[in-house]
Amino acid sequence: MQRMTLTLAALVLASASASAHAQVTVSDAWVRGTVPQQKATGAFMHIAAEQDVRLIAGASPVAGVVEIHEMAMEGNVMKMRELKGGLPIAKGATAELKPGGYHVMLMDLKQTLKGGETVPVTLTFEDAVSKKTFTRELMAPVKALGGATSGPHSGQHKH
Ligand SMILES: [Cu+2]
Repeated sequence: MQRMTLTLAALVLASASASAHAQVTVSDAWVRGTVPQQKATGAFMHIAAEQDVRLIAGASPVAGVVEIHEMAMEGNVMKMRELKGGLPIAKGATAELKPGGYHVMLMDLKQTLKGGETVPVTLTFEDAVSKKTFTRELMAPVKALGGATSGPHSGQHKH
């Protein structure tokens, strides 16, 4: 009976660690502030992966649509586009989501995002090996940088 209990405990531990999915660490998350009427902005962060994963989707209560985007040259023009297959992050690597590069696009915004606010974002990852998905919740502070329709004072408008 004692032996049976130990085996069960081991099984429970094994399944707990398999479902815990502590394979990614998200840090330095922030969202670019918006101006009234602006319908989209980007969320940026560092994602460190302990095994091969793929960032495949996102969600946020402030956005109707969330996509994973990349910036890419199309001819001489820098354009952003959705990464249809998600963003692969290799084991041991850290993906940098930053302005001008990969980003989580918050679209169909339901409100203006002001500096000092915090935006909840849920990221969905897929384990590249098991194909299982798991999510990470984060609270990303809003940095007011003048938004996309930046006026002449944006850049130097510091508090
Ligand atoms: Cu974008």
